[in-house]
Amino acid sequence: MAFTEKQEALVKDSWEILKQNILENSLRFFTIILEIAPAAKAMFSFLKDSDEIPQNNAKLKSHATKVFKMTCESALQLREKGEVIVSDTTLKYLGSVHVKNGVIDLHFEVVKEALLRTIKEAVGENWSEEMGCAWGEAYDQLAAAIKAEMKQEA
Ligand code: HEM
Ligand code: ISQ
Repeated sequence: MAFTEKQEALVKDSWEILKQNILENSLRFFTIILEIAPAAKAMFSFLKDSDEIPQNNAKLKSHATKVFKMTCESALQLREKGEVIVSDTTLKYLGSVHVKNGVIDLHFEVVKEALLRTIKEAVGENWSEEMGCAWGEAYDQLAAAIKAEMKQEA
């Protein structure tokens, strides 16, 4: 199904809201990931040695921000080109980072759920099912590209 201008706008507009409070939303994103999959904690270098999620960790914030931004970028590409294209170098790098850290396909569902819940909480009354579907589709296509690269790597 074609990705519409409306869907792209839903993603963009909610990202504008989300980024106003990016530190808090990054922490929330991460907290939900660990609520769903506590074992994921061991995979992240910035968590390994702490009992709690560090409240002001630059890496956590920048990585989480990248996940949101890359998903937004995917929404734009889906609308413009009908597919998600990640630059070769970025894809190779992300493929290897995720393989190296022991990420498996199933984890992508966890991150998706956490991403959608973070956005839902962040936008409050502006949330709609349609908004969730738009983010979900952009995420799925991005995840498919990373997963395919991970299979090449493995
Ligand atoms: C690292 C994006 C899915 C676990 C990263 C980084 C980015 C990223 C940008 C930082 C790389 C760097 O600069 O060093 C994404 C995107 C995803 C995705 C866009 C989905 C579309 C996942 C999933 C997991 C995961 C499903 C598993 C729970 C990790 C881990 C690291 C990482 C363990 C290394 C963090 C560290 O210790 O530095 N990811 N990721 N990612 N990601 Fe993901
Ligand atoms: C890396 N990959 C996927 C999700 C993430 C969430 C928070 C911080 C880093 C991440």
